[in-house]
Amino acid sequence: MRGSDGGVTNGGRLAALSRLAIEAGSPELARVVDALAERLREGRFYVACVGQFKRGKSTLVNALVGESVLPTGVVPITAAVTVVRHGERLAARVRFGERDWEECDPGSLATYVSEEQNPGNEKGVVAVEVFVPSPLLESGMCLVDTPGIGSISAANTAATREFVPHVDAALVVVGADPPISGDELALVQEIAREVADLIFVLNKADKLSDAEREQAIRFTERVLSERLGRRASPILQVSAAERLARAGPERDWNLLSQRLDSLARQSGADLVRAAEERGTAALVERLLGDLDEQEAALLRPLEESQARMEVLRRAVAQAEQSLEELGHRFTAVQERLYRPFTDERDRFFNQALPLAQRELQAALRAEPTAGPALRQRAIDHAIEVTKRWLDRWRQEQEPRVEALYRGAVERFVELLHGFQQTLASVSGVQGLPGPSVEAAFQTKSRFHYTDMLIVAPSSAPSRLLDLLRPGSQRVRAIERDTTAFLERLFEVNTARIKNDFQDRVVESRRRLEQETRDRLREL
Ligand SMILES: Nc1nc2c(ncn2[C@@H]2O[C@H](COP(=O)(O)OP(=O)(O)OP(=O)(O)O)[C@@H](O)[C@H]2O)c(=O)[nH]1
Ligand SMILES: [Mg+2]
Repeated sequence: MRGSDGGVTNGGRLAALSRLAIEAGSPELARVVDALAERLREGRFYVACVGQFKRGKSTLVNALVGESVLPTGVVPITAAVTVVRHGERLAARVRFGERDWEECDPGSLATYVSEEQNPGNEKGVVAVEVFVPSPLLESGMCLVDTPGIGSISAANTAATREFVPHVDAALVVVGADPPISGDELALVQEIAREVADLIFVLNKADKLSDAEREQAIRFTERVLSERLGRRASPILQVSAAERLARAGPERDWNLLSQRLDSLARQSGADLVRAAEERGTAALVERLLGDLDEQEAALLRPLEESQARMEVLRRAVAQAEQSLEELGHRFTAVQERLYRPFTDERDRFFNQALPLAQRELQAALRAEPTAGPALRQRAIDHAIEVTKRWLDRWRQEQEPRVEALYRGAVERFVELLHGFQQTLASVSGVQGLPGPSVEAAFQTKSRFHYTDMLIVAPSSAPSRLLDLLRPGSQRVRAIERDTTAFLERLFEVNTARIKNDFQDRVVESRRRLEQETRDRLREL
């Protein structure tokens, strides 16, 4: 909708706002926007009757429209904001939650708006409107009865405070006992921030002596002026009860009627415009607030998953580093293991070799032949002797080696568990299930070594020389060569057994590390 000046009119702005609210998934906000648009279209403005409980606010509204349409009483009564507006005949409607308006009996309003029949607004009434054929309201002015503040019902105070943004002008009802409370002052101050037209009324004037009225009015005027920073006079003295009963003196009732009349005639249009501006701005802000919340709600899971990714990334980096440290520890364990076995191999080599050599020499001496065939016989003897000694040593060492190996693997797994615990202490990362000792033992614990490695005994020149040498020299040469051959066999094969052991330790470590890495990668 475009206004004559080419700009978007306020009605158009509200229609757009309503559409946006629907698109943003806020039907409740759209409903508030529509209600504002409707009341502005009809030129209605709200004069709210506010004040502490039991000031006679409901009675005052009744007196102003000349009919007892609102429930009143000696106990806190009004529990829901009630708009009294012009209608051709007396009627009422009520709205619950997000439901549509429902017609109701104007004589049964207490069912919806009274503290007794709807305590703390447990029925979920969100709006009540009473249509009254009162000339005062023909201009579009609506008198709004609000729940009294400061009573034991916090819900009542909250309902009134929630209505403050919709107030276009206010009838502030004060009394004499107390003249004005701290809660009332705070509420009036809040309303005065947005609203220029405040009418102050001292009700129940009939109950007070002249002196009491004077005192109460002086006090209230002073306190209000100080607080609001503007004149809070005159304070009109009335008796709503007398007025309703059409009894008693006039007091300031005519002045009050005139104030309201002139508000309706002179300021009505301004109030509607101001309500439009204020309402539109407030609703735009609310929609933006809703959108911000929705955006935050959308971004939250993203932020959370980013934060979790970051935790995981750090955990994995830390794990990689720990894994490297774990590697160093594994190496230390390995070194400690190798040493005793290397020592054992050296011990065996040093002790067994001379004995084996002696056995070989004895066997050679027992040989009937001293001819060139002796060399092959001697080689066979050397192989046989070495094999016997190595087999014996291997069998002897087997249980010991196995115990050492198991010890090493257990230590590996122990280190690994420590590593897993470090990882689990990083928040957001589940404990990493790691390989067990059994898994690590998948590597064979027994000697792979079974067959002896036979190194090449001697070269062809030795055999040729055997043919040329005289018998005794030949025997000595063969003995010397095969003793050396025996030593070589010892050396090569004990080294192989040692390496076999070391290989198995390395293999089980590799397996553990690999499995750990794979699991880390799965994170
Ligand atoms: N004497 C006297 N009594 C009044 C006057 N106005 C109201 N009352 C009585 O004061 C009591 C409270 O009146 P209500 O109109 O219910 O007061 P209220 O401010 O609407 O009360 P809440 O809705 O509970 O905040 C009722 O018993 C009224 O009859 C008045 O001008 N003079
Ligand atoms: Mg009331």
